[in-house]
Parts: sequence; C-alpha cells; structure tokens
Amino acid sequence: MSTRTVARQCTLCEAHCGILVSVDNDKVTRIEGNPDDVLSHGYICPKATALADLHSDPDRLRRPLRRVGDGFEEIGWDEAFALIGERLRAIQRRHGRDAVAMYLGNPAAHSSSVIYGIALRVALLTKQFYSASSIDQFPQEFAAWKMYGSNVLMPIADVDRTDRLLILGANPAVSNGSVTTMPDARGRIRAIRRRGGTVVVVDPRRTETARIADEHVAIRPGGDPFLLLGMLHTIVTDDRTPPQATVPVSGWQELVDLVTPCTPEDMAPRAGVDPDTIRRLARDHTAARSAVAYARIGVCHQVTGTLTHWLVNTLNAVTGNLDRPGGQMYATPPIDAARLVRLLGSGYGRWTNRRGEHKSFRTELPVVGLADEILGDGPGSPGPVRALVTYAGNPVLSTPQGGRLDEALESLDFFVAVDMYLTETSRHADVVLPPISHLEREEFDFLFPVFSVRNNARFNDRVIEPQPDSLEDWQILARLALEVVPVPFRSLLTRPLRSVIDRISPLRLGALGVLTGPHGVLRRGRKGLTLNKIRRTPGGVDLGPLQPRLRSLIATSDRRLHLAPDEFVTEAHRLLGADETVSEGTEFDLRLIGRRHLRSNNSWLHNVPTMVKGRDRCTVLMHPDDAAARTLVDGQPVTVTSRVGHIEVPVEVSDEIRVGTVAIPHGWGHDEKGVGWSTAAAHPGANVNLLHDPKVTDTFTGNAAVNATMVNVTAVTAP
Ligand SMILES: Nc1nc2c(c(=O)[nH]1)N[C@H]1C(S)=C(S)[C@@H](COP(=O)(O)OP(=O)(O)OC[C@H]3O[C@@H](n4cnc5c(=O)[nH]c(N)nc54)[C@H](O)[C@@H]3O)O[C@H]1N2
Ligand SMILES: Nc1nc2c(c(=O)[nH]1)N[C@H]1C(S)=C(S)[C@@H](COP(=O)(O)OP(=O)(O)OC[C@H]3O[C@@H](n4cnc5c(=O)[nH]c(N)nc54)[C@H](O)[C@@H]3O)O[C@H]1N2
Ligand code: SF4
Ligand SMILES: [Mo]
Repeated sequence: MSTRTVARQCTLCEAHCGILVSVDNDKVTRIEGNPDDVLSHGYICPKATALADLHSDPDRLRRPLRRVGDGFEEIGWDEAFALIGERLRAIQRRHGRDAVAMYLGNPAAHSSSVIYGIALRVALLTKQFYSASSIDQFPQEFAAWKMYGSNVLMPIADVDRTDRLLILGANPAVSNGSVTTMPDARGRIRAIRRRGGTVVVVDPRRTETARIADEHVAIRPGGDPFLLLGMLHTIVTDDRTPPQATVPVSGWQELVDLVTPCTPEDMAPRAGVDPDTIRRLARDHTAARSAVAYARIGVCHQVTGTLTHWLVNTLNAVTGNLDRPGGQMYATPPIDAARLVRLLGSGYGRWTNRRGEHKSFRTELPVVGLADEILGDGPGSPGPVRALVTYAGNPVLSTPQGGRLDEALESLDFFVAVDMYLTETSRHADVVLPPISHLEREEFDFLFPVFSVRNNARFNDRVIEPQPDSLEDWQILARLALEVVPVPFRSLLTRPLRSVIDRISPLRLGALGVLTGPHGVLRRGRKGLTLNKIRRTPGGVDLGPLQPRLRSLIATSDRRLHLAPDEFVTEAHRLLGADETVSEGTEFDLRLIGRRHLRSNNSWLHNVPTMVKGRDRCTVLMHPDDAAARTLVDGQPVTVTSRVGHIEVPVEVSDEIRVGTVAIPHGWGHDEKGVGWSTAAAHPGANVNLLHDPKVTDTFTGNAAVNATMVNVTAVTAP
C-alpha cells in the first residue's frame, strides 16, 4: 500500500475548502481541491498546499519543551503535565483563581478540540479569560445579542441566492468569507452578477473584491455608520410603513425618530460618500428582489463596530431581507450549536478588568487589557494575573498592546503555551505543549457549518498517522483540565479519570450531536444522518439551501426582533453630536487600516517558503498623491509613527487606496530573539500592532479598534 488519496478539509481558514490529499508512504505528494466537495466544489486557494509544508516543517515542535535559562529542553508528556499542574495549582491557591489567565487563539476555532479548550477554562474557574474574538467579531456578536437575544445568532449573508450584495469592510475575494463561510467567494460573487444581480463594495481600498464588483464606494475609514444612517433616512422617508418580518418587530418608531434628521447631505462629509450615492445605494437595496448587506472585520475594528453591525442588520431587516432567501439568514447545521447555546446569556458586565474600563462579554474580557492585568502598576505592584495558558494564539503579534505584552509575558510567574511553534508569544513560555499537525487530525467540525452559506455536513479524515507518544490538542487540554481542577486523592484518581476522559473524544461528542441534531436519525428516521454516514461520503453531504428559521431561534425575552435597542440609539445620538475634528490638524495626518493577503493567514504561515516568496508584503500602501506630498517613492523605507509607537516598512505606492488613508497588514514582525521560525526570520516585516493603542476600542465590547489609527509617514533618516 503506497499511494493513497484522502478527502478532508483545509482547516487554515473559515472557508474549510474540501481537499484531496495524496500520500505516498506518509509523505504528502499532492494537495488539490475536491471537485465532489458539497460546499467548495473543487476550489482551493494557494494556502491549502501549506498544510503539507507545515506537517513536514523541521521547525514544528514534536515534543514538549521546558524552559532552562534562556533556552528550552525536551521533556516527556507526563513530566510536563505534572510540572504544570503543580505550578498552576500553587499559584491559584496562593493568589486566587483569577491569578491564572487563559487566551484562546484563532486556529482553536478551526478544530473540534476547542470543546476541551472551553473545558479547561471551566476547570480553571477564572474570570481572566481572553480570546481572539475580542480582536475580531465581538461587535457582531454584541449587536446580535441585543437584536435577536443571543450573541451566537449572528445572521449570515445568503450570497448564493441574493440579487444584490452590499459588502462593507470585508474582502472575501481574499479572505473567502468570515461569519459567512463561502469558499470560492470570487466565484460566488461572479455568479451573482452572472444571474443579473449586482455587487457593491464599500471599502477605503479598491480591493480584490471591489475589482470584480459592479461598483466600488471608497468610503472614509470609520464612515460606515454615517453612510448607513443616511441610507436608512432615505428608506424611511420614502416609505414609513413598518417592515414585514417572520417574527414580531419592536423599535420601528424609535428607528424612524433617530434617522429622520440624518439626511444624506448631512451624513455625506462624515461618510466620505456623496449624498446621491447614499440615496442610490438605499433605493437599490429596497428595490432589489432580494438584497443583503454583509459587513465584517473592517467595520468590527472600529470604535463604532457594534453600532455599525447593528445598522447593517437593521438595513437588512427594514428592507424585508432578514430570514428570507437572498437576505440575511441562519443555517441549519448537522449539530445545531447556536440553538443549543442561545439561551446561555451573554455574560455581559458580570465583572470588569481591574481598572473597571472593560466589562466582561461572553464571560470573557477584551484582550487589549491583558498586558495591563499582568503588569499592573509596575514591578512593586503587579496586576492580578500571575500565570497564563495560551492555546493556538500569538497575541504578541495579533493584539494592540503598544509593545507591553512582550514585557508582560516575560514577567509572569508561569506560562504554558499549547502551540506547535516557538512564536513571538510562546518563546516566553515555561512549558510549550505541541499538538499533532493538522493533517494528523481526524475530526468533525461543528462550528463553521453554523455560518456556512449552504447547509452541509463534512468529515475530516486523518491523512497521516500521528507518531507514537504524540497528543492532539483535545488530549492536551483535557489533561491540563484534570491537572488544575481540585481533585481529592489526586495520585489515586488521576488514572481512572484519564481513562474516562480519553473515551469522551470530540468525535464521540460530534456523533451524538449529529444523531440528535436537526438532520439526525433521531429526528428524521432512517433517512437521517449519522456521523458514520457523513464519514462514508468523502465530499460531504449537501443539506440544501438555508431555510427561514428565526421564529424558532429568536431568544429575546419578548421573542421580538429589536430594531432599536436603547443603548444603540443613545450611542448613535452621541456619535452624531460628537466633534470629529479633534484628531485633525495634529502631527498625525493619515488614517491607518489593515489588509490581508491571499498567501498569509494572520501571523503563522510566514515560515512556509511558498507563502512568502516574491515581493515584500509587509508594506505601507499609500496613494500617489500622499506619496508625492511627502516626496516618497515606491519601495522606499519609511517610518510609520502613531501616538503609541513606530515601525519601519517599505512604502508601496498605489492608487487603489483612498487619499489620506494607508494600509499595513498584521501578523508580521518575526525578528524577536528565540522565535523558532527560521524561514520567517529571513523576511520578518514589522508588527503593525505596535502602532495601535490598546485603549482605542469598540464602545460596547472593548474589541480592538485598529482600523482608523492616526499616523504619519516619514522617510527613514540616515542613522
Ligand atoms: N492589526 C490587526 N490585528 C489583527 C487583525 C487585523 O485585521 N489587524 N486581525 C485579528 C483577527 S481577525 C484574528 S482572528 C487574530 C488572530 O490572532 P491569534 O489567534 O492570536 O493569532 P494567530 O496568528 O492566528 O496565531 C495562531 C497560533 O496558533 C498556532 N497554531 C496553529 N494551528 C494550531 C493548532 O491546531 N493547535 C494549536 N495548539 N496551535 C495552533 C500557530 O502556530 C500560531 O502560533 O488576529 C487579529 N489581529
Ligand atoms: N488570506 C487570508 N484569509 C483570511 C485571513 C488571513 O489572514 N488571510 N484571516 C481570516 C480571519 S481570522 C478573518 S477574521 C477573516 C476576515 O475577513 P475579512 O473581513 O474579509 O477581512 P479583510 O480582508 O481584513 O477585510 C477587511 C476590509 O475592510 C476594509 N476596511 C478597513 N477600514 C474600513 C472602514 O472603516 N470601513 C469599511 N467599509 N471598510 C474598511 C479593509 O480595507 C479591508 O478590505 O479572514 C480570514 N481569512
Ligand atoms: S480558502 Fe484557502 S486557506 Fe482557506 S480553507 Fe480554503 S484552501 Fe484553506
Ligand atoms: Mo479572525
């Protein structure tokens, strides 16, 4: 038996494209798109092949590491767990439960092991819990909670059936969709136009998505709430009949009162979009047979993140496009995760960070505050957090800390990183626990079918047998949970408890979830799904288009859709009355936004040679007029300075970006000592998050607002 082909999904980003992996004696010889995959139909992006490089990467850790002096040595798993257990238990005994913090990163969400990440969090019983969600979709969740009663009820865009797609602050042609899982977003967008529909992209940059759309609206960064208020003004002025919806609606009059004074003429300067365009966008949204506004990271990363997502959802609802084909909808996934957890509550405001600036949401605190919770007021008076566990995250590069997180991690009493690399973050750890590679996992994803544009059930077969004495994330996390939970007679009980836990694999839980889920045999009889049935169907099982189901999901106490939650209306009034000219006329004259590249994925694919070959990608993108005004030329090294930091990158001159705006990608800055990424070290780039102020956040959630930081750009002066 030499060459085999295994069907699974690429687990690098939310699209989870179906792939066929050919293996010859445990060596991957080819990765290609699976034409039979029911969601991606053969599409893959260039990153899929990185899965093989990641697996064979000599820099990838295979054994646990323990810190000795400035370096690390390999140790056995049992020894590692015993050491961690002792230290974490001692710290919690001495300083209280909240002395141990936990951070859960993005790839955690791409594996069913995440269930055990949550189990570890519960076992730690700490209020100091953080995740990448607070530099990501917190605003979207908060808006969903207030409008539909649960943070998990974020509606998704039915792109495969819509007649009009209005995209704000997302670049799906590169990202392949997020909180609307759409592999081959390019193909899906082209299909809208082919069937006679229209696509409009609202973005300060003429993005890869804008280039294949019917229209690009180059909004001013942060201008979205004004654009949306102006559109809603037009809609309610044209027709004051309350909207029809599949559930009863409240707040219509409050919404009308709010938007009536927001004329497109008044909104135009603050949106950076002319009044006629605002009116036209509004009328086209209303007139289309079906239409959906879809917004993502570009608007989450704003001080107005929550407010903007509320207005986006409201625009869809008032034009009759919520819970109907072609509009904003909810999936009916094989494991109905949203339905199962929607009544849990949002945990908003149950506790705060030590200074009382940030409220807990989803029972976590925003990650922008983590460094401060560790460092406190300095060496004599540290913060409440003395130890940290990170799982699949690299917050040193991915969160705005003004450089303080590096220092904070170094000052911890104890730090455990569950990661397969020595990263800018895990290099500070006392123990690093590496899981097996993505291709060694066998699993059933239960999260992204909740956000997919078409209902589907797909299995991930194992491609390569893991080496003996290696562990999966969930096994590592379950062992950690056992180590930290206060168990009487630990030495006697650990072994039997371990054998019980070993049997509760995420796969077994998944099988149960499918069986009892909306498509499962328990509900549908013999024709229904089991995990085995899904496993035997290599491209997955197609479960049909999205279905209206808000009526059964809505979780507000009065089971109404809330169009105008009080705090949003109040905040909108505050925003409309605010003086926005404060930051203008200062030494910082450019607005910095982010950008993503097809061959990059946050911070951790830069060690794969094929992902970093070619032109330098960590550049500051600048309009020719702005470059000329500063006598800068393409490729020239420049210093980008904000109120809290400065970095050096080359300038890239292009008219695809709006005048007055510059863009730098995140996830770079691999030049720290002790990082185990040898390929990445050869073209490190710079960490853009050193420019972002952790104090600038979304008003409601504390989500990092990294998309309108004021900066200046100057030529690097000779030393
Ligand atoms: N300025 C700016 N900052 C941003 C963003 C932005 O647009 N602009 N985007 C933000 C967004 S949306 C996100 S999601 C965050 C991401 O932020 P993070 O999740 O903190 O960072 P990643 O770069 O995804 O790092 C993932 C880490 O997990 C490890 N890893 C990969 N796979 C696995 C696995 O299967 N198991 C384990 N245990 N480890 C694994 C990798 O080696 C890497 O160290 O970044 C955010 N930061
Ligand atoms: N290739 C690749 N794919 C990825 C990732 C990756 O790093 N690389 N990361 C994955 C992750 S973790 C996530 S969360 C998703 C994110 O997926 P997307 O949300 O599609 O991410 P971005 O490409 O960052 O798109 C954000 C867009 O917002 C624009 N923007 C910035 N400020 C504003 C503003 O004020 N208003 C408006 N209207 N637009 C603005 C930016 O120019 C940018 O084009 O992508 C996922 N997919
Ligand atoms: S878009 Fe690319 S990285 Fe994302 S799942 Fe598909 S192949 Fe993988
Ligand atoms: Mo993300």
